[in-house]
Amino acid sequence: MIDLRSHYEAHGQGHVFAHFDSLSTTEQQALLEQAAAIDLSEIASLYESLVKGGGAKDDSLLEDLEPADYIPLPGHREDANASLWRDAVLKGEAALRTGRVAAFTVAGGQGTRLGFEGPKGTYGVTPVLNKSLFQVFAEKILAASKIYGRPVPWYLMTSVLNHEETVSFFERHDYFGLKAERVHFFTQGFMPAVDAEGRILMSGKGEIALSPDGHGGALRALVRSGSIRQMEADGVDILSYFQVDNPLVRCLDPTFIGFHLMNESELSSKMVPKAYPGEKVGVFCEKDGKTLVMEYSDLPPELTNATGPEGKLRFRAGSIAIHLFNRDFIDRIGGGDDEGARLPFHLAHKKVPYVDASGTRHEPETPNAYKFEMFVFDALPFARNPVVIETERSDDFSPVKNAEGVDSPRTCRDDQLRQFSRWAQAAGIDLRTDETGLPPFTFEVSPLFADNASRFKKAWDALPHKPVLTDGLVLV
Ligand code: UD2
Repeated sequence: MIDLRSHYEAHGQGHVFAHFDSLSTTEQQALLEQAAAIDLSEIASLYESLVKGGGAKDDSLLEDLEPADYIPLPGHREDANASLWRDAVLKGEAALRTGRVAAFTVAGGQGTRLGFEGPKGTYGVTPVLNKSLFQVFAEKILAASKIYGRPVPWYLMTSVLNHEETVSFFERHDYFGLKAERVHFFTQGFMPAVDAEGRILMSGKGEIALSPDGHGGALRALVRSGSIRQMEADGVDILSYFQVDNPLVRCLDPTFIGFHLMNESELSSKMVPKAYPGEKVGVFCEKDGKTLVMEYSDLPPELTNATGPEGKLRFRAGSIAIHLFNRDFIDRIGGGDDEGARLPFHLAHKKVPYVDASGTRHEPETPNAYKFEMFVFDALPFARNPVVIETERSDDFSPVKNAEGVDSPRTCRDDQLRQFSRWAQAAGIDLRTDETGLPPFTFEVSPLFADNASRFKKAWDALPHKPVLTDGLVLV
């Protein structure tokens, strides 16, 4: 203990223990555990390079930056190859039937923009039943398990902020019909927030202000938690990655899996053409023969707005944070054995309430703290044969991020209604929608009834007594 305190003092972080003697034994123990898990040299060097270096963006990254190519959807580009897409779906379905694919949700974030206190996955999103994001994913995974005849394991990454609440939510809901032993939770790593002088902030007298280390922390957390070994034991070698905020996602998309396998890729990603230049999604780029994602905030306006010969955005391949990772690739990057393949940290400037050395609590009104986060897409340049495929936004992406306006509960609910309506119309049901595809009333299709247009038609045709599509109808 003395060693740890003097170690902190030697690093100019002795204030972390300023109130140590006034803490209870349990609180002292908890603080020691937090402190022991922090790599002070890493914090010091991140502070030097990212904060003191002015958070300087590496401009050389922008030199010779080109838009990345992608596999276009049939009919979307002259070179699109429909037969390749037909082959991909068969290959992906075969992989799902052998049980080698698991679902993976990153759910360690804070969801501050939504203004919702609990874990974001517990937020209700569906039009009639207001099912939670977690329930929607669980039912999609359950549906895939039935379709392909193999129970699909589900890995969920939580964080110090929400682990217990997340697990107890699943327990309370009986894992939404999934087998508990097939749902694997693990927590991601954390990083302390520092002030402008690089001093670690305290959220209480005996508590360091910790925050999750970014979704890029998933790779090392998957290794550290033993999840990778569990996958190996279960015969899983591909992980289907998606974010907790997007209920439209196809959690286990055979076509995507097929392309990943056909290209012997270690990391594949989905793209949609950006809806407008300023849309807050990263962009797939290429530099020195490597594929990478440039986060929207790092792409300068002249590149964000640049157009090509047909007047289309030049950098238009938006990243919607849907990926497939090979297990071996995660092991290599997340295990940290490959020194040359470490994910960099990015800097976030945020408001973090804190307690100072005199014990006074401060609620800052302007950003006072620096947080360090890794981004999972920074693994792309290290991957062999990365593949980017195009997907229909309306069938894969409608995130809930903001309380109102774009990417809000309202837009997401409407996008679900449009999808259900398209399926109903394709099945021959007489349903009039407005010019945006919205039906005149609210209804809901459970993923257990159908999770795409052709399965909807099959399930609908098989109904002995067809219900009238009216307000509040739920098809289960
Ligand atoms: C992310 C992407 C953006 C685009 C968009 C699509 C980044 C930096 N940007 O933007 O390019 O693809 O999504 O919707 O990722 N999470 C954790 N642990 C953490 C931090 C985040 O699990 O420490 C999870 C979080 O729970 C959520 C996801 O990662 O599921 C995305 O996090 P975000 O809301 O910070 O990402 P966002 O919307 O800025």
